[in-house]
Amino acid sequence: MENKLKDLLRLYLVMGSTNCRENDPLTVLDAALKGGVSLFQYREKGNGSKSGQEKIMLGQALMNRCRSYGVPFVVNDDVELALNLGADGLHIGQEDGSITKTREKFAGKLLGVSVHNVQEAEEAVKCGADYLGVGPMYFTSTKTDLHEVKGPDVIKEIRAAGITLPIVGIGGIDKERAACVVEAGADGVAVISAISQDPYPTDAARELLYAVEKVLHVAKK
Ligand code: TZP
Ligand code: MG
Repeated sequence: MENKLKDLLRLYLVMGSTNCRENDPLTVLDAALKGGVSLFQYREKGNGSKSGQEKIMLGQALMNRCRSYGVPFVVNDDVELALNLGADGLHIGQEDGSITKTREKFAGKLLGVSVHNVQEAEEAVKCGADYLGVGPMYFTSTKTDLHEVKGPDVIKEIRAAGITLPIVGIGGIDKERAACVVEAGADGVAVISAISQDPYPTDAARELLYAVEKVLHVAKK
């Protein structure tokens, strides 16, 4: 299971309607899936984000698109939405309540937790997280309430502490920086803008995946 999950984390697209400029999120997702996105997180946040029925409808449509590519669909924060949609999992941060209680609600499903240091990583492992999102790797303006940027070294520290759980790095990652994140011990990269803001999301995804797989020695030409 852990190995399969490590593969799914190679290229993790995180996205909501506010990340897609003038483009329709479904079109962006479809293009990104064609380029090799291996896991998707619906993160509907920020100014002008959808709520209520609109959020549900977009979530449903994005989930259906993921299903047609056999790519798991994870919801950010919103426990109700994830349960109502029948999503494949949930991703929570440090401010999103008890990890243990959330774990119970998502038995048998994916649970990802955002962590920023070894202590938070150890706690998330203890509480039953399936994978860790570690960041921000680099400065990014995509997230407004950004934690201190520590770079890929924090992943090295987490691995040095003996944590073997699947890890994805997040924050300011592009195709040039992806290699450093994986070399530090991540199983893959999570990106928002490097795909959703690129005019060619298929190519952007393909190039990111290639950069990750090159370090993992599994790259296909
Ligand atoms: N968590 C830490 S940084 C970040 C999140 C959700 C934003 C990542 O966005 P981008 O555009 O890939 O830097
Ligand atoms: Mg959160």
